[in-house]
Amino acid sequence: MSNRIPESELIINPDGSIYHLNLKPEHLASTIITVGDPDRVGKVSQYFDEIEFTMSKREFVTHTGRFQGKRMTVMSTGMGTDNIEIFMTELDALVNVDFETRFPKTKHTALNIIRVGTSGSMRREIPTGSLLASAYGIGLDTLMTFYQTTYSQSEINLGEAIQKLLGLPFRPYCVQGSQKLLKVLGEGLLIGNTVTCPGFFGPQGREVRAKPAIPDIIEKLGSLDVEGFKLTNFEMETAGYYAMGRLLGHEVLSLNAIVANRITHEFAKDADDIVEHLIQHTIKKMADY
Ligand code: R1P
Ligand code: URA
Repeated sequence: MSNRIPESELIINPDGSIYHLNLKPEHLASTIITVGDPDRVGKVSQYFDEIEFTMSKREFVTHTGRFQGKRMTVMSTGMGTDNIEIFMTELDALVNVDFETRFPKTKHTALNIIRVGTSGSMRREIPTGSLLASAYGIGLDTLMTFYQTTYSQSEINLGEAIQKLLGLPFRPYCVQGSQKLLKVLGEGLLIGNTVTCPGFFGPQGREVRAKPAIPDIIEKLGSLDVEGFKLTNFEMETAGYYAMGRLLGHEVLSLNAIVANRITHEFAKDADDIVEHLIQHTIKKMADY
């Protein structure tokens, strides 16, 4: 039998809400759309038939309501996999821990979690304006060093190939996203493999004033071909979502609005419209799911 989770480990606020997200279990739908930017939450919920609940704490803004009759929650996470670790752990606790007894529930609830985020392309043939679903996330951050995780042999092989290519002192973690959600949400989108970086500038090979340690990271990652497996785009959360989703038993898919092309050096003039297309694609597909 699992142990009671102490007050210091799972922190519940005096009003019964969870520490960082400030939510109670009844505030969550089982379909959760996530965005990085808190201002993007309203850009999703503007399409809801009704909004039943709103909350805002730190970078975590939540709106729960219905779209075409389907109950959905949209939440912002801020940037980076460290936020995703807090976000996923507290989201999971809201459905899989009994807040009265502090014991994990015996019946597991799996959530459908869909990231709607922006991203930069590392391939000439994937221009700005593309919408891309991530089959795999590849984490160049060290979050998963701190969790006991299992990977398939092919995920380990990919991680080793990327470690060698970049000369990193640790093995990047490669994790497959939800195949169930990919089948539904990937329809009409490009399918790619997303590199999750622990930063926007140096870790993605951008030089403003400080010099990146791997200045040719785009060319190196772009050259990877492991039995046809190629990398397509950069962002900052996908691999963290996929790894935490696997650990906690949730269906997670990351969708990317490509706003930058790192080969042609373009940044989309219509980035908001590209994100808008992705939002509409996502809520329409999930309304019928
Ligand atoms: C960087 O500009 C941010 O944009 C991308 C990156 O992952 C990072 O969070 O995603 P969002 O647009 O969802 O924030
Ligand atoms: N988000 C990123 O992390 N990188 C980009 O190039 C664009 C959006």
